[in-house]
Amino acid sequence: MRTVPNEKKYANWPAQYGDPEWFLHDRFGLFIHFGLYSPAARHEWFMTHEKIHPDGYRKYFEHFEPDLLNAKEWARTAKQAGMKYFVITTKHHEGFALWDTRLSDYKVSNTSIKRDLLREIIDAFRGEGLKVGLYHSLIDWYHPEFTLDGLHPQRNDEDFKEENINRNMNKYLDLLHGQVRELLTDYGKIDYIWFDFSYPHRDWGWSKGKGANDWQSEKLEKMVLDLQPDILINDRLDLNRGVTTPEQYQPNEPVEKDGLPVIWEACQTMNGTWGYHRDNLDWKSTGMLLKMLIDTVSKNGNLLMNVGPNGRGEFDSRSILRLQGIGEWMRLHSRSIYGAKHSEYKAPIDCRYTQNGNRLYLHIFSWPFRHIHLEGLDGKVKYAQLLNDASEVHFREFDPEEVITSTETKIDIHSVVLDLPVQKPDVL
Ligand code: JFZ
Repeated sequence: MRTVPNEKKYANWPAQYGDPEWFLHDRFGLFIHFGLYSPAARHEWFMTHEKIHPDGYRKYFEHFEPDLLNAKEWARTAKQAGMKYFVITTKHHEGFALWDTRLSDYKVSNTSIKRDLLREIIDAFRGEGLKVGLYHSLIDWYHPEFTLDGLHPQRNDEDFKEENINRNMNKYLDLLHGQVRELLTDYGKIDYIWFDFSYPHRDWGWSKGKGANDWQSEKLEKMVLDLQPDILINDRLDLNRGVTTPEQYQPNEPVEKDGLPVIWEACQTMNGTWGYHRDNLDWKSTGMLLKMLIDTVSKNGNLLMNVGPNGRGEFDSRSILRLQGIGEWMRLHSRSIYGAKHSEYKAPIDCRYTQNGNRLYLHIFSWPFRHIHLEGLDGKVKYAQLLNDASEVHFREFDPEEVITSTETKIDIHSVVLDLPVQKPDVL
């Protein structure tokens, strides 16, 4: 564990966790969901949705064959999109290990591919300079000692009660803690660990959801910090600390608690599911995904954007198209993302501000008719330009005396007026 504690700057950041400054600077990461659910191609939860028994699920293990998986290609794609870190599923709820674990046979090196894919992926992303994050599921629907609950692929309620009598969570905990130990010992420096997830407040009548006591979260957290003192941890261990991870929704303003900022990271899908889903056509546009990124940074958050590679181990064309579009935008605009954060100035309607030191970035989500008023900036703007081509934008201070709606009432708007080019730059 670290000897010099971090000073308390963030409400959800305990002194013994790693220094989060790189994370807050980098802002943008790639989430990768890849496992046996990828070839099934219909949602990473299909085991539960379709009530599939672990025995029935084994066919996906037997037919797992990601023959086109090229980790270097994945890493290049992420880097070109402007992502600075990534988080990969080492084990999702299905229980399958994407690395060559010594503690279970249910692992990638026992499939037809016979390789330690996790090692290839970590090496490749590190090689491109991205920070390494590992997603690890606390929940396990495959392990025979994991007590069944309401999220588990269901038999029926009566079977649950009977079966749980013979299940011993402590045996599962040996695997959980043991596998996390392997991951944090055998793969060099790990920058971020993303546990998933706790649900202690859910009550299904016949069974309680699981939380910190079930996972022995305190002990797990201590081991994580002993093995990787600089690591960042998310908040799903049910310990009320670590990176807050709102899922598929955006908070309305910067998140704060007890007068201190909260470190948070939005995780978002491109099409509503995390694992590859062939028939889901609910794709967000590239513009929408970029707006999410900007919106998140304008509220002091990070964005972890997901890709679900397909069963052959490739990012599908729809994901690649979006990542390329994001990359084109990032090439010209990443100055407004890296190291940027919330601005105290109030952005005009349909706009967002991000700020880095004395540079204020105005992101215009819908292009106005030529002029835009920026409140509270009079006397403060030295120079204005478009970011994509550094072309000067004219501005003038707005004189409140100009606006007199009646003889008595003055509208007291102190602002700057930007005169924008007629043509919107064709980058978003
Ligand atoms: C979890 C997983 O179940 C899902 O498959 C995916 O990996 C995602 C990133 O994380 O989903 C959750 C977890 C927690 C909540 C919602 C979905 N939650 O607390 O609201």
